[in-house]
Amino acid sequence: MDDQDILPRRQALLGGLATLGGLMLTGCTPENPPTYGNILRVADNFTYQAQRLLLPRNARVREFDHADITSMPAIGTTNPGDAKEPSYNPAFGETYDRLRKGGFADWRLEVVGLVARPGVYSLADLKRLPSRTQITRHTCEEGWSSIAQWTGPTLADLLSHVGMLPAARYVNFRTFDGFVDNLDLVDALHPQTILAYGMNGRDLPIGHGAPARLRVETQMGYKSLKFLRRIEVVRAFDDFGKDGNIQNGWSWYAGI
Ligand SMILES: Nc1nc2c(c(=O)[nH]1)N[C@H]1C(S)=C(S)[C@@H](COP(=O)(O)O)O[C@H]1N2
Ligand SMILES: [Mo]
Repeated sequence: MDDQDILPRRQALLGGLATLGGLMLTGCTPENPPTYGNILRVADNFTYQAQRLLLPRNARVREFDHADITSMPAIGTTNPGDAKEPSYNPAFGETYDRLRKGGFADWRLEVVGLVARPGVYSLADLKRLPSRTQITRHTCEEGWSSIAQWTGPTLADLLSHVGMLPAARYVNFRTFDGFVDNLDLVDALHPQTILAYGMNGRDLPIGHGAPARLRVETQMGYKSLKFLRRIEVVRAFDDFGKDGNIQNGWSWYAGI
């Protein structure tokens, strides 16, 4: 099946979300998200179960042509090194400022946890991995969307480079503005989940998450963390308490 076949299929399947109730009655056992049981997160159960039931693993989101690229605002944190920004995190802000002034030559992405070869990756190291370029739509929960081109290694390639161990179930991400979030392995290993260091054919701009950001094309824009600092491969799901999505009123799973 090539991409052309997959696209309408994914859309048709998502369009059929309304039939989920029927499916559950007919005896399919839905998978539960790791937030299952948290009363605040009932919506996660519905969207997660729906997507995991209805979509074939690795169903791709639509990719666009160059002519479809639009302008894209930089929102949320636009410079973690700027003490005037609301999410300024002194613990990492000063470091980010120094790294930015050095053109990110000294930036290192830590990859630790349940991996055979934990390590640190420079931008040059990331650029040595095979890369993927994709033109995709970013959808923000605030109600806007944009189309841009993103380039970088797939997270799957990075995880195989460090030798993810069989016990691994979640991948946690930490950023220079103090954000923390995670993905399960379905989204972490999705063929369009990449660590983008390029945007629209250039280096990723500061406002869009330099030197490298996540692109999680299967979920809403807020899952695509900018300004990556550290990746942790773990066995147990963590909601990160007051720092995580749940406490802040956002769904952990935001499939689109
Ligand atoms: N580290 C970090 N990542 C982040 C954010 C942020 O403020 N900090 N905002 C999120 C939200 S809500 C959106 S819509 C996108 C915005 O990406 P952009 O600034 O490239 O448009 O980044 C997401 N990732
Ligand atoms: Mo957003």
